[in-house]
Amino acid sequence: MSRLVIVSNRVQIPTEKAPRAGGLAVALGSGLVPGTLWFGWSGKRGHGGRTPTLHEAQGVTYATIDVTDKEYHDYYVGFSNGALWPLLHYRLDFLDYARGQYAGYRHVNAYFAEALQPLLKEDDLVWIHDYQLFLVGEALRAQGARQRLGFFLHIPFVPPEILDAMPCGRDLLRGLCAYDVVGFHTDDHRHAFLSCVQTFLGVSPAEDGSFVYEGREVRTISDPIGIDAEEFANIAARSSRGAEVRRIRESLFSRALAIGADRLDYSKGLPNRFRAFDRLLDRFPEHRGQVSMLQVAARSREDVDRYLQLRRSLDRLVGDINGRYSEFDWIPIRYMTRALTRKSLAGFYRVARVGLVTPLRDGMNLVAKEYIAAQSSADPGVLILSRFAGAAEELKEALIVNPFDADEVAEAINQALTMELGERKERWQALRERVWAGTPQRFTETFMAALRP
Ligand code: ADQ
Repeated sequence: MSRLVIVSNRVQIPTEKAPRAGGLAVALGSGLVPGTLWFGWSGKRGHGGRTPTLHEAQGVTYATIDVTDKEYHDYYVGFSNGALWPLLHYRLDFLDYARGQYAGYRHVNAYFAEALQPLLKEDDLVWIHDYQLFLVGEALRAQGARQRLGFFLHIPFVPPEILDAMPCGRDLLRGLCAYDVVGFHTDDHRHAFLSCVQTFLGVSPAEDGSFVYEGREVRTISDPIGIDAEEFANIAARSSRGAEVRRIRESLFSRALAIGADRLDYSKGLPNRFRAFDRLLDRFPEHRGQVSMLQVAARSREDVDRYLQLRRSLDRLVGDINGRYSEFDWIPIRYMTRALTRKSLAGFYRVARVGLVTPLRDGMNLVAKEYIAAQSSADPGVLILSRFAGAAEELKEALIVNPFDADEVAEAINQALTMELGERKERWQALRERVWAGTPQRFTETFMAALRP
């Protein structure tokens, strides 16, 4: 059997203790089989480390490399998170492109390929992940790699009119054609990619989404990522008997809880979510003093200016809403800007009557699936889900909302808070089936099946 080689920007070594909020690490970490090689950046910046450092854990080999300060600023802070991330989340107003940073991105992608190449065996299946590494496949091919190479994008892809704004958009598209298989969470993202390929590279994809570019066949697939729902449900059930959940229950005095958990990122629509909660309290005053919102926003990418600006504006917004509605014994929004452990998060989801997952754009959004997995069958909560999250393609029985419409979201929260137990159970049962079916193993196997020769 061929060996699986995973390549991602950050490698999640199981010995790392601190809780980390990030979908890719969580999802890939639980789908790993012994024998796999996982290659990527160590998270360290320095001069050394040009040859990979190897770690072994539970039969998996982790190979990590360091990057220099300048490389980090150009490829990661600059091009990946300052240009690609906003572009692929439809935020052209935040697109911050600089040629020098793109050169740095190309350079680091080539460096990843150079450092990986000596570790590869002839029949390895190489699976490269996400937008920081679009061009690793092309660089591997330039070095003569003949292995099957696959790429998976964890965030949305955009239609041609949006990609056109990126000065190196065509370059990136050509780079993606070096892969044998390119995967997306949803058909929407895949079709957007195919539409770009058609518009900018002049190729006509076949009915099944494959196409030939410069003599190479490229297949495209939709492969929605999932979670280990059974494990998450067990964590939630255990956690609900623990001290932290007892404390949160006591602090609520039988009031309802609505929960949001996200990286502190502008794609997650946190200002819109807070404004919707404001609308709820304004338009449905019967909920004042009866419901609290807990927003756990894990600080993220703090060396990108936009993220600091977002944090400051959220501080102000929460202060404003709480100032207007708080009573001496109740505040509407409890707001934390740090990561919780998975155990606490799972327990808190289970306590919450409403799960608020309202990104403005999201590749998939695993919080939506975790919230469903954490509910008790006897008294399940209600998921409110943005139609612009990839998860909305699967989780149709959630209350699907347009996060740009504060009134619509406020109405959905009101509907969730007043929903009869029978309807809550019905919706949750249907969602449960979908979430349980999409395991990380299924995600990996589907991709591997497409990648195998
Ligand atoms: P992310 O943008 O990081 O992932 P998401 O899919 O929601 O988004 O995953 C976040 C993960 O971090 C979840 O497992 C969640 O529990 C955890 N998390 C979030 N906030 C937390 C907090 N405050 N404390 C602790 N843990 C927290 C990217 C894409 C997504 C895609 C994933 C996987 O943007 O669209 O679903 O990759 O492909």
